[in-house]
Amino acid sequence: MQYEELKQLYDLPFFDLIQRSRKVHEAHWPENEVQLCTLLSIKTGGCSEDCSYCAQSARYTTEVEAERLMETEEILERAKLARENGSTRFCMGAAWKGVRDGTKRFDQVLEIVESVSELGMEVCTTLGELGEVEAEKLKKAGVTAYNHNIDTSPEHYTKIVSTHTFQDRLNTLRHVQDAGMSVCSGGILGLGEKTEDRIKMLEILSNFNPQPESVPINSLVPIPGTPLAESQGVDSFEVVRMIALARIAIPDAKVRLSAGRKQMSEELQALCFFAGANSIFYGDKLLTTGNPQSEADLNLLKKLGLEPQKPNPGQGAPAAEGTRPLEPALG
Ligand code: SAM
Ligand code: DTB
Ligand code: SF4
Repeated sequence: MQYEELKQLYDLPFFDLIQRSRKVHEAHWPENEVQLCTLLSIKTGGCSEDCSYCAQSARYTTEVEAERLMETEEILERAKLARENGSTRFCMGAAWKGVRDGTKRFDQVLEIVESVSELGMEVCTTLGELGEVEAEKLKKAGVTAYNHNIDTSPEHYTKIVSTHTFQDRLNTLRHVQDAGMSVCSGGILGLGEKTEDRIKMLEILSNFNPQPESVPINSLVPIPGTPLAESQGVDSFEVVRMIALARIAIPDAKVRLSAGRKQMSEELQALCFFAGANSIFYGDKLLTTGNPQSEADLNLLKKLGLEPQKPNPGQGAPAAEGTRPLEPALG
């Protein structure tokens, strides 16, 4: 969808917007299901990048200590536990600028992915920048989806990160698609951006071909010690509007209500599910910050008559339609 159309939708009276997104949601996701995804930080902290929201950047003094890459056995234990608890997707994150073929750590990651992928869950990784070869090897090892957020508009991105560019992010996403993995890409609300930046972000995501398979919508968790520590929270109705807009713009995507849920009331989360969110991170920790307790989440789903999504190990990457590629350069 194009900017003007998205902007008109965004500006509708609140109930008109969520009525529209609900219709799209019912047509594309009639099952009343919410996917439960478990996150694990397999390599925490000490990152060379300067993303101004992040607890793991080595440039800021935060409570997070740099750690080594976790051992395969320990990761496997955590993945099995996640599966037992009902997660159908296991997402492993590493605080790296990126990974490079031929390095010991990339070989270790491939070994980890091979082991985890035998458990029958969707396997997602988020390891920073990837080239063509790295993407192909991850796919071959069993990664089904790669998370790499564009986070905001290209214009606002330069105010948030200086150590890599928005175009670098798009290049990685292109490699992910070319290798046949699903793209998981979304953003953060609360980086001091304007509504226009948020809509621009969704415009770009909705014009990927194929569209992203999942779209995380994070609300900033302000981290003491980072430049965005004192950021104002995002208005609840604006979060719901963004969920609704994402549902309309990218109808087949899992719209994931991501970071920031711990600060949200049950009623706000219910409104987000109504507007089009159908996936959450599940388990008491995100990467370095807290998340609601699993029991509380299951309870909330039950109260709303929503079911955790059934396992879907065959999840592949959606095929591109037509010939229009994800634009490699910004237009
Ligand atoms: N290093 C990899 C990268 O940058 O793609 C993967 C990890 S990074 C932590 C994954 C995403 O988490 C970021 O792109 C951002 O959208 C989100 N995120 C990180 N810190 C956050 C925070 N404090 N609040 C909300 N979302 C955050
Ligand atoms: C995404 O969009 N959100 C998740 C996942 N992808 C990797 C990460 C949220 C991180 C929140 C801050 C933290 O826990 O450090
Ligand atoms: Fe954090 Fe990822 Fe940026 Fe590193 S690249 S500072 S882990 S968001």
